[in-house]
Amino acid sequence: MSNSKKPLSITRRSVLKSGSLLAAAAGGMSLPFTSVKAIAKETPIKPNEHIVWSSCTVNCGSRCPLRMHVVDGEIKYVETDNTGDDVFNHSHQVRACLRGRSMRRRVYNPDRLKYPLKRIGKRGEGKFQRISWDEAFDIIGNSLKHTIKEYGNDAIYLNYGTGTLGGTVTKSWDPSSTLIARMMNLCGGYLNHYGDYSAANIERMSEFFYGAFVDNNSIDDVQNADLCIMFGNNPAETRMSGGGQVHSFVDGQKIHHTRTICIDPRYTDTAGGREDQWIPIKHGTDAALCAAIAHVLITENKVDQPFLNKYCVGYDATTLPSSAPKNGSYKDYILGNGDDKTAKTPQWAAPITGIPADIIIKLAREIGNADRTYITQGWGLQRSANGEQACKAIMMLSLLRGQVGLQGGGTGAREGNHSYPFVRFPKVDNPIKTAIPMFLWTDAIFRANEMTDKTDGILGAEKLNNPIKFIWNYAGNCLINQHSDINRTHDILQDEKACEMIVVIDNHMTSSAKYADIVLPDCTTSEQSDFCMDGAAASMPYFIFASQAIKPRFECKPIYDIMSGVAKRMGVEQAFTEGRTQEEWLQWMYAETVKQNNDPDLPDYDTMRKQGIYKKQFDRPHVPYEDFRADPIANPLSTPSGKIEIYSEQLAVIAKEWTLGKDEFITPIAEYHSTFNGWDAKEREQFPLQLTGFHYKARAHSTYGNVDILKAAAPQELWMNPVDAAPRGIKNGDLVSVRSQQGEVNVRVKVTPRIMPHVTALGEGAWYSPNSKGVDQAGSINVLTTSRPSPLAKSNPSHTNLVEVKLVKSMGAV
Ligand SMILES: Nc1nc2c(c(=O)[nH]1)N[C@H]1C(S)=C(S)[C@@H](COP(=O)(O)OP(=O)(O)OC[C@H]3O[C@@H](n4cnc5c(=O)[nH]c(N)nc54)[C@H](O)[C@@H]3O)O[C@H]1N2
Ligand SMILES: Nc1nc2c(c(=O)[nH]1)N[C@H]1C(S)=C(S)[C@@H](COP(=O)(O)OP(=O)(O)OC[C@H]3O[C@@H](n4cnc5c(=O)[nH]c(N)nc54)[C@H](O)[C@@H]3O)O[C@H]1N2
Ligand code: SF4
Ligand SMILES: [Mo]
Repeated sequence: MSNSKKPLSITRRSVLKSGSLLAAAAGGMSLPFTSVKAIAKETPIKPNEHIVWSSCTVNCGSRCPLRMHVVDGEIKYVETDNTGDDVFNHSHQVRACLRGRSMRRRVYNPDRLKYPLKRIGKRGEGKFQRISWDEAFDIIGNSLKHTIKEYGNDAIYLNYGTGTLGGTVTKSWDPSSTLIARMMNLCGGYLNHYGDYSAANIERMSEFFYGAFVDNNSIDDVQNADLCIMFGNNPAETRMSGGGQVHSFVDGQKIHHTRTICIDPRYTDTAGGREDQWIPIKHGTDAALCAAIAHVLITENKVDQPFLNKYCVGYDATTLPSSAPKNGSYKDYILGNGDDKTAKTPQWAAPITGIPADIIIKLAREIGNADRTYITQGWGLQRSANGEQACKAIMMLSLLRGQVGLQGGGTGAREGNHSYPFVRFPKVDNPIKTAIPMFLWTDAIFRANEMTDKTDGILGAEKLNNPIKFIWNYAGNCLINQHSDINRTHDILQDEKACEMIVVIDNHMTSSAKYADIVLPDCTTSEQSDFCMDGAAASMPYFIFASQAIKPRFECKPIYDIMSGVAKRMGVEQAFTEGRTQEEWLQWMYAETVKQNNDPDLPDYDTMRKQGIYKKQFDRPHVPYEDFRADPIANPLSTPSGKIEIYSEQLAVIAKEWTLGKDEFITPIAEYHSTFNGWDAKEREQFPLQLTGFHYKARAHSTYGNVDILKAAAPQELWMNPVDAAPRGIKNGDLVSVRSQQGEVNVRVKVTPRIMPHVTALGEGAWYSPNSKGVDQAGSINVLTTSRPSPLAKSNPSHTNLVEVKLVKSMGAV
């Protein structure tokens, strides 16, 4: 898939200003961006109609304003941002995608929870009885008191949930930012987790590599690059709207006609005709591809040696720490002087990656010859069994070419952003310091007594003292749908003596809600007011004032009132509310933001409410690490050496001390290794096809998954190459069975050359719908995924799966 584009002679890079504005921001001086005057384009409305600004607060990586057209207390239709001039990187409209625009169908969905419920059947059966709020608060309060007395606060767990990530009062992630954490911390705390389902592998590896999460240039910086390489990054689906990452990418790419190469097992919507080249790759093999690219760069003298010497540790013998083996450098590994004695040539990588050696060589030379290369990776490739290595291997390419801290270059991590500083709901410290890796919460229910720092990555303590006995599950579907190996989770949750109490707070009767002991019906964003933000926005940060559009439906209560009710039962109501209502907290946060930011353009509270959205504009794309590049001694990273640790002595220690399986690797440098469920794993004999997941435009995870028009617009399908479909007698549109060691789903198939042969793909998040035999009928991928964690981060390898696919029913397509 290639087309040629004429290069344009001018680049914006030459006219960009220095980093002084960002430095001012870091020093807390005046804000480093210009104001954006938003002129609204009004839609005519009927006399009895009024418009209320609201927001979509789901976890899709974007954040969109919605304008609710309300008639007689009912939302009749939904529009989006009508302000802005739509000039590239200047006050563009923050447009909602089709999901947000169908919010009405979520508010008025038949799945809406109406009243507090108490379970009467088995967990998962979905049999409940209606109870009053008072009863619900009493049951929860008593259970909390019992759990704290019998076991301790570390037996109480806040499950991961990102359904209202974009709110401030309603914020559901990270757990410490939630009102549940605030209430629990006033009563002695709860068991923490670290990491997340999104990016745990790159987050953990980052700590040892750069000392903290690796940032990258914002995606609009593609305008300043000669070459853009997207490793498994699909902003056309994963950053669809809102601040408009994909819009910034598309427009930025046009400015400099930046040559763009997409490396992905799938020909994604992002590639979609805008790419110059699609390089299909087997899932889980990016580290091998990057090692081979490095081999070409090193042997053809295209490596920025002064950069590596000055800013990095362990590229070669010059900067290798003395504790490392003599042949332990990255260069030794690549050239074949390391312990494996294997040179990582393109010929070596070709059978592993499925990419012909000549394509690897050409790609490496393009990288070697470009002045500025903007490399960005999505998180799908690190949501894998060897994800820690894959993400680091990619970031190595940016280091080899000395691109860090340069406009048009970057780190090779996921694209970064400018953001608007906004004061949040105040947190209360958690007295409990122990943290589990997020992915191991099911393990912490039934084998807590085995879980230590060296076996399971427990932080803040050597071991767990208590199993999880009480789970709060707010705005999350990870209790079942979004956590790997649904059948296993089902079995673990069946034992009511293990985890004794599960409280789910949601808008809908989700599969997770069916596993609750108590279900509490929450208000949607439309039924309350909140400030909303935290969407990736490239160089135009903004926030939204979402106002209450309609009264709470049925007996739903906002989370603030719910947690105030529980706080009362726990004797901490005054400390929890500090005497403020939700509206008063909004006023407080806004006043604090005005005070902190010294931003003359911020309107008063009531005008902000009417205005709905507030945007700012930076004069150039975000470029992290400029200070470090200017002076690495004065501005060191927070690694032990203060430099970028290509060789990490900390990882070398962990590799020695931790208990690891034979097929698990933690290495001080980025290496490629075969993994469980990998393309060359033994189980391949029985399950010959790789299955990767992806984040799908039809939903934000499972949210919006019960909206019919979205299901029709983007149906749930298994992607399969014709090469694999033909011998199985499968045609496009047929109903197929997908089986892994963990379970079976039935789903329609999309037979397409847009996926690499022998790799299949299924969008994550479909609503788990088992038949009486436990075979899922909706294409819910977590029936097929494994609960076995990655070696270092102990995180979810959601995209590393092996399956077999069989025809169930021919649908008569030709
Ligand atoms: N196999 C596989 N599994 C995956 C992934 C994958 O790629 N593959 N991706 C993982 C990733 S990256 C993530 S982030 C997780 C996401 O997993 P979750 O955080 O569980 O995300 P959702 O499935 O969207 O669930 C959000 C829940 O919040 C509810 N909700 C929405 N709005 C409101 C509200 O206003 N109030 C309340 N109380 N509830 C609300 C929704 O109804 C829904 O039940 O999934 C992970 N799971
Ligand atoms: N529409 C929509 N947008 C979303 C979400 C959603 O559910 N729906 N979820 C949001 C959230 S919480 C997150 S964390 C992000 C997730 O963002 P990502 O993790 O980046 O999204 P994925 O679709 O899982 O993966 C991106 C791409 O990686 C490819 N890929 C898979 N395995 C490999 C591999 O081994 N190598 C390479 N090179 N590519 C590979 C996939 O085919 C996919 O096209 O998306 C966010 N945006
Ligand atoms: S799902 Fe995401 S992109 Fe779509 S409207 Fe909501 S916040 Fe915006
Ligand atoms: Mo995520």
